Amino acid sequence: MTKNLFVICMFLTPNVLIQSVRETNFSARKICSDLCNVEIGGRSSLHCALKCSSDPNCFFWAWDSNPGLCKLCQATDGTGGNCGSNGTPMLNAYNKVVCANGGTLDIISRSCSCPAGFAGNVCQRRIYDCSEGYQLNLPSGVYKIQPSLATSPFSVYCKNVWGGRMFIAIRLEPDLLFNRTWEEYRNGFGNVAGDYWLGLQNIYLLTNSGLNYKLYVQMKDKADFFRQQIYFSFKISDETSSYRLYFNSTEPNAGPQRVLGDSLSPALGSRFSTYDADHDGDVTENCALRHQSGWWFPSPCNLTEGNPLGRLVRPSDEVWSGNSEDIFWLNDLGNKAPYKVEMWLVRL
Ligand SMILES: [Ca+2]
Repeated sequence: MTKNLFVICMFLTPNVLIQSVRETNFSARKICSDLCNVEIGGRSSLHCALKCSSDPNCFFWAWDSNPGLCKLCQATDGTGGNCGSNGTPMLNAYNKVVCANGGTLDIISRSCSCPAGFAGNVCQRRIYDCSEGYQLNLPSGVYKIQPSLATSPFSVYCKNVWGGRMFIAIRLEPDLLFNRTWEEYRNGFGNVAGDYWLGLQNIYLLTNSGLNYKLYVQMKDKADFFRQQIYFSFKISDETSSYRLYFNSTEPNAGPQRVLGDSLSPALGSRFSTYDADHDGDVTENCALRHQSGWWFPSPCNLTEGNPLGRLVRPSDEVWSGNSEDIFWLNDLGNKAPYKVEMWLVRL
């Protein structure tokens, strides 16, 4: 077995190697193929494996130590000299292609079928984002994703409709409080299976990994009627510049009755602030303290047009009291108080 592990190792990049050694089964399998080149006088199983490695037409190899036969096989077509009289596979062969993380090899297509949430030609990595999960036809749910800039995966809720929605904020119930510290906003809080904030560091990793995203801001009224606004090429800077807000343009989603309106543009280029980390440009006031939330606040605080992470108060008459601590979105909800707020990213 030790030798087999070593043989497999020769073909794999370091990442694949680590996953494979831990999680895949390297045992030989019986195949049935006449598409094998036989080399007489081979030196060892390792030598045979290396031959297969360097031959793009070789996908399985078999080694017979006595009398020293190395078979380099192209496919397992189910016919030919390595089948028994009733078609039984006879040749004890090793796969060149190794699927990591529990992926299974389709010996006809020579490709790996990956478990949900894994991707790559040998299942060697997590999905980059929910849009990739959508492309792979995964069902909605909590997934561990790993954008290319991230050194480890993190969990997110993916709703796999309309290109794959990757939620950065979900507020369906008033229970989860959003007036949190800088550390909590940086790392994320709540429950990814329910209401939560994904975390600024994760949003930074997602929006700086070479993929282009649009941000959706959705608000629902008491009757669950939704309105949406889209921000194109949304991204934020890293923590050294307090996760500054950037986007290229904005427009409402769907028909005129669904228009939420733009209440974020005054904050374009602003740093993120929390009550314990005042990064807004207003030297006379702490905007996050005034609004009891974390957000990208413009300067001065009076220019703030939206406070989507403020208190979710849900007045029965749906009228916003004008309290600066509550959720509001002036354009175009006016003095209406939203009952639910969700924000998600979709690849452009
Ligand atoms: Ca301030």
